[in-house]
Amino acid sequence: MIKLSSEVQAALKNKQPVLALESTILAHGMPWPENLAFAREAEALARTDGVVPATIAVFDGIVRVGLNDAQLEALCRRKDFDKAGVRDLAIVMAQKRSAATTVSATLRIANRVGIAVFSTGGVGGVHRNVNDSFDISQDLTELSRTSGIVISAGAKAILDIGKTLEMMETLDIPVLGYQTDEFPAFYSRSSGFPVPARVDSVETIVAVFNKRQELSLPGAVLVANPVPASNEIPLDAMAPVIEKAVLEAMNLRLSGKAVTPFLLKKIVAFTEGQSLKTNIALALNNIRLGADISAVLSRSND
Ligand code: PSU
Ligand code: MN
Repeated sequence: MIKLSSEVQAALKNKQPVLALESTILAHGMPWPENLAFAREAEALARTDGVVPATIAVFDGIVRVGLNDAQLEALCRRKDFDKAGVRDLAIVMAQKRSAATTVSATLRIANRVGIAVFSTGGVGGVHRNVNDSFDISQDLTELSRTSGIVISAGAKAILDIGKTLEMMETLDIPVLGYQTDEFPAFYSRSSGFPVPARVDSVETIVAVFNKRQELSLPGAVLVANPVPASNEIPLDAMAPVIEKAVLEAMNLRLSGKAVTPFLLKKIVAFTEGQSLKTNIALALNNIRLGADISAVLSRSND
C-alpha cells in the first residue's frame, strides 16, 4: 500500500509544486541527531519556496509519501530501518518491514504517485573496485527507466566517477551540469571530468524534461548541482580519506548494500564531522534548486 500525507495529496490534486526527498540519506547517510535537524531544515526550506516536501520511506510495509514530524524522528533515530533500493521495495512491503528508500526506490515511488522532481545528496554509481566487486548502484538502472528530474551534487568520490559517467551515457541518462562545466564530486565542485551538457537556467532543465516527454523517452534527467564554494572540501583533501575508507571496506570484504553506508560513516569519522557539514550544505542546496525546478515545472504544465 502507498499512502500519501493529506498535505501531499492536496498539493498534487491542486497541481501545486511538490518535491520528493529520499530517506536513506537520513537513516544511513547521516548520524543522529544531525540527520533529524537536517530533515527538518530540508522540509522547512522547501516550504519557504512554496513547495510541499514529500519525504518517502516504508513504515511497517506501508510506503509513505510525506512524513509527519514523529515519522521523520523515528526514521532518523531508530536503528531498525532497512535500506531499500527498488528491487527490495516489494519484499519489504510484503514482509511488513520498515525501510529507508534509496535514490532508485524514491524515484520509482515519486513517479508512481505523480511527483516529477526529486532532490537528493549524491547518486550511487559505479564503485571504484568494480572489476572485482561488480558493484554498480541500482540508482543507475532506475534513472535509465523511470521518468523524473533528479538533483544531486554529482557523485561521491567513493565511486569511479569516469566509469559512472560512461555508464550514464550507455544507459541514456542525460546529465546536466547546472551552471558548471565540470561534473561535481559531491564534497568538491570539481572532479576533473567535464559535464556532458551544461545548463544555466531552471527553465532549460524543465525544457529538457518536457522534450524527453515529447519524445516518449523513459528515464530521468540528472541535474548535477555543485556544492556552494564556501562549503566545499577540495578534492585533494578528500582523496586520502576516501582511499582509506575504501580500503577498510575491501579488507572487511563488504559487499552489496552495506558498502555505501559503511563508507559514508567512515568518511564522517575520518574528517571529524567536517564532511557532514558539507554533506548537509550540498543537500540543502539541492533542495533549493529542486524547489525552483518544481515551481517552474508546475507553471509550464498550466
Ligand atoms: N551517496 C551519498 N549519500 C547517500 C547515498 C549515496 O553521498 O546517502 C545513498 C543514496 O540513498 C543512494 C544510495 O541512492 O546511497 C546508493 O546505495 P548503493 O551504492 O548501495 O546503491
Ligand atoms: Mn552497490
